[in-house]
Amino acid sequence: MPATSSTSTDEGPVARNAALRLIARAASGVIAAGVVLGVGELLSALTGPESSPFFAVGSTTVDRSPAWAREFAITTFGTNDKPALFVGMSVLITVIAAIAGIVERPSRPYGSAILAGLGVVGMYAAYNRPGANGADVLPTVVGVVLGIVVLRLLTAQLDEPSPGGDGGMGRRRFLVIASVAVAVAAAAGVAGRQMNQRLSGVLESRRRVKVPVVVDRAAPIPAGVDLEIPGATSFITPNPVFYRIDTALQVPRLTTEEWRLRIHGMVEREVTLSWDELLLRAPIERRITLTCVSNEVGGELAGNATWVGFPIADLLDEVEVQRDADMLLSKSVDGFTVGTPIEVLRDGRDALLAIAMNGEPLPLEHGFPVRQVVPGLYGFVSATKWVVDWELTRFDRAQAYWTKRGWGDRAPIKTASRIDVPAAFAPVPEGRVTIAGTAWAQHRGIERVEVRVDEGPWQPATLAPQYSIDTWRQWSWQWDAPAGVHNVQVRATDLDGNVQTEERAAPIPDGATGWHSRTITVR
Ligand SMILES: Nc1nc2c(c(=O)[nH]1)N[C@H]1C(S)=C(S)[C@@H](COP(=O)(O)O)O[C@H]1N2
Ligand SMILES: [Mo]
Repeated sequence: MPATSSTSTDEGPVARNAALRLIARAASGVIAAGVVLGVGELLSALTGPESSPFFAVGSTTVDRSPAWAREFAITTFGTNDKPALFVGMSVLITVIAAIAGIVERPSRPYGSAILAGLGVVGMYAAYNRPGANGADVLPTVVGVVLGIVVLRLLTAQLDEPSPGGDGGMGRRRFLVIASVAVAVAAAAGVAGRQMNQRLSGVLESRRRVKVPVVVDRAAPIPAGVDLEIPGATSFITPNPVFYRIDTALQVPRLTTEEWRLRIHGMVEREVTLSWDELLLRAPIERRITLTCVSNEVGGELAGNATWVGFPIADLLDEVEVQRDADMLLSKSVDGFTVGTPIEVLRDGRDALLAIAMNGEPLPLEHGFPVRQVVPGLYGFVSATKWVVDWELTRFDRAQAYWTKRGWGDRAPIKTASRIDVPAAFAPVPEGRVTIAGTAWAQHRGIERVEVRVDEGPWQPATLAPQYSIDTWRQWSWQWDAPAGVHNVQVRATDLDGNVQTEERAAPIPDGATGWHSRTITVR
């Protein structure tokens, strides 16, 4: 047939075009999978290394593989068993992704469905890692969504009917999108990897820390200090729910091995302490309630923990602070600064350079490996986390981070009280109702808490025993509640006799004031 000979001369370029197209489709899938993994890796720097889709699947494979498979891997690959696993996973993912690319069409998104399926595997793995939570699926979800977008964009270029029949425009656009996607995936993957390795190193360092055995322990918590009223704040705040306030966009990552505290400025003897050198000293254990100056009346920015640390006053004695110095300017590894009156640090209170919180090394967000805790001062003038530098100086020479931004330079914690129960907007039945909450006036102590309803006479609340003047104190009050909408107010008096003021003040510059009140509907 004459036709045969004519088509056979065209077969070369047509077949080459078809082959190129197939390769481009396969490449689209592989690039899209690269975007999923790269973006996932980068985002896992925020949610934790275990939430990286690639490593979550890898770890899950290791954990779930039967003993014989693990033995086989170890006998076959020896110490290279992990790289072998990663190579195996990469090959498998590449093959699946190439298939996804080949079958994807704008009107039949089968490839997208395959990517989504891989995403479900990644999400499942990330969600089931030990200690994982809902946020750990986010890197995979965002990665898969972006991967599907890239896959659809790329395949759309391949299927675009090309004017002039040469496919020039579509091809050029395909190459541009492909190169951008490859560059973004690679950059995200490398950056994410580096951040994750840093974080893994710090988590490893934290795991190695043993909270020292403390001779000078915190007094045990007597019965009744925690009234254990359902819905009310517990006396000790567990680490996972302890409020967190700082300027760090990314939690500073510092190992104990890297940590140093340089003490300099107006001192007779400059020193730089390493972690091991710090731990040569005798730590003490204390329970201290921290409060943020930004806490609004009735707010939640306060927490009480058991801290282990080294008395700051002893360290200041070691370096011999000059007489005219009046400020300890402490700096964290990310450059944040705090100015604390030396007088307060040396007046006998338990100002600590803390290394442990509620029985564990400091959580990363709360300052690992070393932070300050000073009873009685708001956090912004006392509680430097990730602290690495102490300069002894003067208030008329130096200004700390928040003071430069209009906040005060000395900020003792103001006497405050808060209603915890009944919860806001929760109607209560007529009759006996328990009103309860907490009150604090750190380093002065709480003497009295009073409650009043609808601006009637103040009634004394029942106080829990006072644990220490450095901790908050729980209170409760029984109310014979008549039906209707009522307003309940609370006020505290500290042991210096200061009655909490009714006058409303904003948090800036040195702490909010005013009485906390709650509207309660009684049915
Ligand atoms: N490095 C550093 N330390 C910091 C801060 C900060 O922004 N950076 N914020 C301070 C403030 S304002 C408060 S209230 C406490 C809060 O400590 P927490 O996050 O452990 O509760 O940390 C203090 N230490
Ligand atoms: Mo704060």
